[in-house]
Amino acid sequence: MLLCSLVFTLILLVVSGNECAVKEVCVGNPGIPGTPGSHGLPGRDGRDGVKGDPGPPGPMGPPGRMPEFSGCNGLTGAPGIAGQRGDKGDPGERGPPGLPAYLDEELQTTLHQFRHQILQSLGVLSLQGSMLAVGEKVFSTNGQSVNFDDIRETCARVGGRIAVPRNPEENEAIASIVKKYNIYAYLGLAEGPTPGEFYYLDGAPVNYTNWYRGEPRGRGSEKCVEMYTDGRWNDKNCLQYRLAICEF
Ligand code: MMA
Ligand code: CA
Repeated sequence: MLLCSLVFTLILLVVSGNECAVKEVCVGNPGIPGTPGSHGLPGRDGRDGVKGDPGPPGPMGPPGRMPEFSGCNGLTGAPGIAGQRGDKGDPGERGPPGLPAYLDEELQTTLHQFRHQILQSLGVLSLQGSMLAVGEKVFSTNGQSVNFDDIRETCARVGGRIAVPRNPEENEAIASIVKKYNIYAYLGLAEGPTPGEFYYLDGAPVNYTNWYRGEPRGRGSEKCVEMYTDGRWNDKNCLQYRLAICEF
C-alpha cells in the first residue's frame, strides 16, 4: 500500500523483454499548474527584405563650369505687348474745403475772361450774320438744303436740334433766315398718328403755330412742316431739300 489517498488501483503491465512485471500505482487529483518558465533567448535575425522603390529626384545642383560652352549674352528682345488696363482705383480722399466762389480771386478772374471771350465770339458771329440770338436761344444755318432727316442729323452732330419756333419772336428770327436765303426751311415738328395733329420732336404737342391759310391740309400724307418766306407754315412731305436751320 502507498501513502497517497487511493481512489483507484490500477494495474500497469509493463512489458520489458519477455518479462511481464506487475506494478501497482495510485493516481490522485492533478496538482495546480506550475508557474510559467522564463522568456527564452531572442531568435536569430531574419533574412534581408526586397529592394525598395526608387526615391524622388534630388534638388538641382549648382551650375556647371564649362567656359568653352557658355556664350556671351544675346541682344535684348523686343518689348512685349502692353498688358490690359487695370481696374479703376478707389476715389482719393476729399480735399480740404475751398473758398466760397466769390472770394476765390483766381476763379473770378477766369470767369471774367470766359465772359469776355464769349461776348467777343457772339459779337463776331452776329456781325457775320452766322447766328441769331433770341432770348435763351441761338439760331444758325450752314446755308445747305437737305431733307428733314439730314437736317436733324446735321444739327445733332454739332450739339443742337432742328429749329422750331415756340413763340412769335422765335418765329420771326427763323423767318428772317428763310427770307435771307430765300429757301423754305423744315421745322422741328412732325405729324402724329391723327392727321392734322403735330408734335415737337420730344413728343410734346405743339402749343404755338403759324399755319398758312388752309393748312395743314395734307390729312396725314404730309408729316413734316416747312416755313415759307413770309414765316407761315405748311405741312409737307419730308423728302424735299430745305434750308437746314439749327437752334442751340
Ligand atoms: C402743295 C403742297 C402742299 C400744300 C399745297 C398748297 C399741291 O400741294 O406744298 O403741302 O398744302 O401745295 O396749295
Ligand atoms: Ca400742306
